[in-house]
Amino acid sequence: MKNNNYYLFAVLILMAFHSYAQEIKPQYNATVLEKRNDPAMNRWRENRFGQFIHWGLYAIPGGEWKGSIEPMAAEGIAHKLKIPGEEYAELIHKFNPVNFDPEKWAAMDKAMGVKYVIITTKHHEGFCLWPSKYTDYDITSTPYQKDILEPFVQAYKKAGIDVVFYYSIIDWNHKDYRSKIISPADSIAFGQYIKYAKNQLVELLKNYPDIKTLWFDGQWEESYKTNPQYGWEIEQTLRNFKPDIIINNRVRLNVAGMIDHDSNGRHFGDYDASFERKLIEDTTGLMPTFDWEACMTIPVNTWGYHKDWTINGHVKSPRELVEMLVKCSSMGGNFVLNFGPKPDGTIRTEELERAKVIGDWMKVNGEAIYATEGFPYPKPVWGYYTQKHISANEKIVYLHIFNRPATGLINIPIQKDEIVEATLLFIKDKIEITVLADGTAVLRLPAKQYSDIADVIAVKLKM
Ligand code: H79
Repeated sequence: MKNNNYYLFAVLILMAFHSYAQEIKPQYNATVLEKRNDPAMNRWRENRFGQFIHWGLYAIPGGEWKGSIEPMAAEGIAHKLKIPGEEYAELIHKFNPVNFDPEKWAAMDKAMGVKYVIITTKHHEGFCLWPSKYTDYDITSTPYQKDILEPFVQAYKKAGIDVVFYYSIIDWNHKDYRSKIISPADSIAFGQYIKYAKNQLVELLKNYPDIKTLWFDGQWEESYKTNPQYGWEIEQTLRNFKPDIIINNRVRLNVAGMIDHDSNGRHFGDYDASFERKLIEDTTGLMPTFDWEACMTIPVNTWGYHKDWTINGHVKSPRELVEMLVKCSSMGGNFVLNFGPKPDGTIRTEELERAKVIGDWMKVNGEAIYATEGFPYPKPVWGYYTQKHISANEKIVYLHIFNRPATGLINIPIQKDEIVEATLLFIKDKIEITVLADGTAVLRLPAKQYSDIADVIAVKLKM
């Protein structure tokens, strides 16, 4: 017996050192080597506009803990204010969203014009919105008790909106999670945590088969950075389980711990989701060759519900948000707007107001967003272009006019001969077109501006 124990001990130590000192191999490179063109990915791309929902225990303090205000990132309050784990975990006994009505959320989102929604199944705090068989730190331990995800998925499915699951690699509650690995014991523990994460992810895909996309986060901590095999393993497991799954790039790191691409310069995952609270840089006419998505907060920086989100500075107007959406479309990317529901399950008024204004604009102009491509020209001063191919030799170029020129005239880099007609989407009126000496078209805008945000003109071309 004693000998057996010694043996077991020696094996454990060897295993620990094996993974602790594990050689990092270039095989942990990107697994998807070309831009995907299958139905699932095409649908993701055509969706163009998404809604992010950050919801968890952090909604309860809403940026305030025992009189201290955390001005930024209400969802990170545990970490920022160094709240002891056991104290923070008590929040689980207060999570009781009696007014949670996913049908209402889905109706709001449908009216806003989003085609997909990303919900935080588990944020860095570790709390799980679904009944997980791998932890008690989940919805079943709250006074509410009922699964949040199932009715959420069903309500959005009914509304025709795709559901994406967000899952953070970081876990401030799990006993085996490590942000750094400084001993063989840490290495063993972190390996155990990765098993837990893998189990949960497979559990999510199994229990909610409608989920087509996973949105990872929190891959930047030292422990994960120095073990790129873990991200590779997680990705393989999920792709084996569901071959057409779409996975963002934030599950992976390259051998040097870099986030964006592997050691051959290839993007990880199926799309680049590293544009957080920022848009892709204006490439003055060069389209990105990869799929990408930007996610954005309405205030400066809080994703979870914050009681006073004006505290961290400027709160974006509906016009600014629509402009960001249009800018992303014009550069061939998706735009995701974040809401942080209140602890009782209702949506704050400022978010509802923005949903309404954005939705009214989308109702008229959505065709200039959905299923469009970017337009490979430098950004014009008056706004943005998007375009859509409608047949082998016909396309529509959309002009999103955010800054109407005083002259009311817009010269576009398109030959007048190629234009079939130009229509103002708001009133479906035809636009007068003249021509310059070089053959390019000049459009005369109507005397009046119809939208407070941007009027859009659809220019139909036959090539
Ligand atoms: O869930 C929201 C935030 O709580 C979470 N991500 C969004 C979607 C987040 N947690 N911590 N942070 C954001 C701050 C860390 C930001 C950075 Fe990075 C990580 C800077 C560089 C690595 C992510 C990847 C943002 C830019 C690149």
